[in-house]
Amino acid sequence: MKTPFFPTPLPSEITPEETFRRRRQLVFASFGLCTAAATDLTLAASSRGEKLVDVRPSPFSIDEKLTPYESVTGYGNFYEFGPDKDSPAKHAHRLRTRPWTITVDGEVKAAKTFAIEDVLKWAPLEERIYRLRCVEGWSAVVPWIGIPFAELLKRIDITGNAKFVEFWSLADPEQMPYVRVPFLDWPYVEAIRLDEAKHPLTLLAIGMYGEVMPKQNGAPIRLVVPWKYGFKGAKSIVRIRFVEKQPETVWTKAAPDEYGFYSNVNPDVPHKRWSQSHERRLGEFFKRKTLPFNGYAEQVAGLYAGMDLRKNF
Ligand SMILES: Nc1nc2c(c(=O)[nH]1)N[C@H]1C(S)=C(S)[C@@H](COP(=O)(O)O)O[C@H]1N2
Ligand SMILES: [Mo]
Repeated sequence: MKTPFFPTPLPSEITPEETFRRRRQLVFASFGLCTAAATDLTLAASSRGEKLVDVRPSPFSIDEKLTPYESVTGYGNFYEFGPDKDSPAKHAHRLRTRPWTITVDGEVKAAKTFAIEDVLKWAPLEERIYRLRCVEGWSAVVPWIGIPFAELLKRIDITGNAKFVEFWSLADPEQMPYVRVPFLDWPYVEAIRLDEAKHPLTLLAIGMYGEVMPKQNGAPIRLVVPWKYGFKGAKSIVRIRFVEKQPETVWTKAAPDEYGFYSNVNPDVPHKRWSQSHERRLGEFFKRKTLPFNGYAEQVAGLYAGMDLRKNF
């Protein structure tokens, strides 16, 4: 599906968080009637979630300054809740995360449906401090808490045909108002290769900053593949499907010339409409250089040996 309207980052969208907040306050201040909305948002952003216990540190964590919690929860993309960077923080409270199940099907010997409570018991939970690089040019350092994807494979028998894995986000118009607006071909489905999914860095994240996952960041469970652009990390997953052929994804359907299937972070391959050479950490002013594979080249470059990464962007 080709779309006349879909989200593109304006340069103004990648200003530091502080500027963004101040600007928003000014906007609210100039419309007295909106003060209540501004207060709601502040409350939503400042009420913290339930603490997660028995979380162990991981050798995969990077040693970089964490992006403030307020930035990671207050600025982001979750288009099911609206097109703006603060739409998720404003509207994701409508998401109901219990009861919640995840169906695993496709190229499996027997499909299974897991209750989220059971998935949480697949622990050991690990804290993984990873870089997150949005394709739009902003980035963050986030202390995710999650379960390696490989833990799922211990609990399901896949067939010999399974080569790719799809991650389906919930698409319920009652909870997610923008699912009624067809600027993306809902549900939000992203996919990676099976060997990428099995890579030890690939995480099913159920929390961040020591707490259960905030709704705007993809509660109760979302994917994190740190060497790929952020959009590969589908939020609020309800279905995981193993498939034989490389599938279409929500973004390859929206704009195949702009979003490739692989979408590995690559400073040398510009997006069709902007450079990918630099990024701005949320909350910081100066840009920094984007690293190949988002800094994870040593661990993951081998997955792509012999592939032309300009063609397979
Ligand atoms: N279901 C769903 N998942 C999604 C998105 C979305 O709009 N819907 N946005 C993606 C994009 S573009 C990015 S950059 C990351 C942002 O994750 P964060 O909000 O936790 O930083 O979520 C990704 N996962
Ligand atoms: Mo993104």
